[in-house]
Amino acid sequence: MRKFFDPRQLLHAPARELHNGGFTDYAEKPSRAETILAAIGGAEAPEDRGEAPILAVHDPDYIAFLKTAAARWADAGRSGDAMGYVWPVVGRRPLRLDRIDALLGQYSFDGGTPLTARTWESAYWSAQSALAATQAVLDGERAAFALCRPPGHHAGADYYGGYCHLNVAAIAAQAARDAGRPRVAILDIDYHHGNGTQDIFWTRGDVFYASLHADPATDYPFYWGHADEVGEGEGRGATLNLPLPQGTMIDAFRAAQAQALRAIADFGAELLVVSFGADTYIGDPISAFRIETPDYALLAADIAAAGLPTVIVMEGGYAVEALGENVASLLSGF
Ligand code: SP5
Ligand code: ZN
Repeated sequence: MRKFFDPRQLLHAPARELHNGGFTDYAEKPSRAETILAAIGGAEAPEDRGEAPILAVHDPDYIAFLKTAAARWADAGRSGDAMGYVWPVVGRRPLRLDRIDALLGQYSFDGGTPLTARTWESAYWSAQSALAATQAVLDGERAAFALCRPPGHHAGADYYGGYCHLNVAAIAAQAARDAGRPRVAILDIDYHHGNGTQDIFWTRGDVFYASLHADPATDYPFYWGHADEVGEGEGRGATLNLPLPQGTMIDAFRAAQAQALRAIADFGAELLVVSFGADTYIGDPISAFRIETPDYALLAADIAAAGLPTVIVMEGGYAVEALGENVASLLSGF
């Protein structure tokens, strides 16, 4: 299988994140990508396909903000990583905001995702890796893997959060649409609900979004991922949420994935993007499912049996000591 990664994806390295009322080490750290690379035997560098495929998903004002946020933070006299601490509760208003603190709140939905001077560069190359894997599949590969880091599924068209800045799964799906594939599906098997991906395609009938995740009643991102969220307008019925209880093991997870794959087949998808998070692993430090390393090969075999050209993009997974083996297990199942 072809695999893609650019070393510039390592540059984003925030020091800390806000969690449970205090600061902890940033869980989405560069060593995640290094351990995956070592376990899968390296990866190809992606070509640079420019900003157009990113702007096909994200708003230009948001992209301009991401590029300049760290500099504006420094200009305001601050040191360290840029972090929001004020959010517009009533909704994002059409104000012309200049203050960096207001911009951070306007363009984010959580306080656990600091921006650094290198964030844009890493996020850009994470998206390029997703685009390279997509192109490989469009060119005829049965499946390809993008070692995306930073991850993407919490990022919306104009906001970041959940360690995500650019929605790499959405960028891949949109690139496939723009290359002429009329119906694309995204299967999200990260532990967390992909609220950004859901939001981006919420009113669209051409991209199906199916997600297995921890119940938002108990887990981040809390506000999204309930079973009654099904899309709206032309997108009604093109979103499928399958929340699962903490403690879920492989049999129940695999059954839920089979349900999602049946829905994707009924939708008539011609290309599949898999948002793969290994934070479903039993040893994950921030999650509570009980998937074990060999189980990922079973999940992958079920996905492969669907027979769709498949782009796999990396999302979460924070048990760094097991992360490489978990990804290698998944890829072996294809
Ligand atoms: C892509 C993805 O899996 N994002 C998950 C974001 C979850 N953020 C909220 C949970 C934060 C837990 N932080 C623990 C830090 C330990 N050092
Ligand atoms: Zn996750």
